[in-house]
Amino acid sequence: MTTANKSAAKKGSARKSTKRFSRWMAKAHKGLTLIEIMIVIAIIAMIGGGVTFAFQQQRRAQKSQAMSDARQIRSIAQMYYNEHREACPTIQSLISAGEMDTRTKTNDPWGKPFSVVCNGDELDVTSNGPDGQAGSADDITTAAARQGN
Ligand SMILES: [Ca+2]
Repeated sequence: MTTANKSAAKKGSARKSTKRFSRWMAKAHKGLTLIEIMIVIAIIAMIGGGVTFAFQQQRRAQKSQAMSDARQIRSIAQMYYNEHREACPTIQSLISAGEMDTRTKTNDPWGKPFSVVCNGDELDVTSNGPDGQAGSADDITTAAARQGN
């Protein structure tokens, strides 16, 4: 083989590899395939579902905790009210009278204080619920549980 032939063969090989490289580059820059996009969407949906589930579980646990704390306060307040029969007790008056210690939670899980409501001989403890507004659907009260018994 002459030098000119060798050079031509080299050029041909170089052209082939350049073509192969440019084809590979074109494929790489084409973007994502439909399956890749679907996998990404599925992963995002799974993460979103997990976050939503965790949020609902936390909310349910907070409501359960609020009801448990409200029942504990109601029990203390009812005993105090039955003994003293004065004005409707408040959280502050129960603390002042030494009926509630510092371990009793006086605030609901959303940071707002519970309130005591007297209805004749019975009294109930209420929380304004997650929205912090009194009289809305998410309010938590011991009245429903008491009337159910
Ligand atoms: Ca509310």
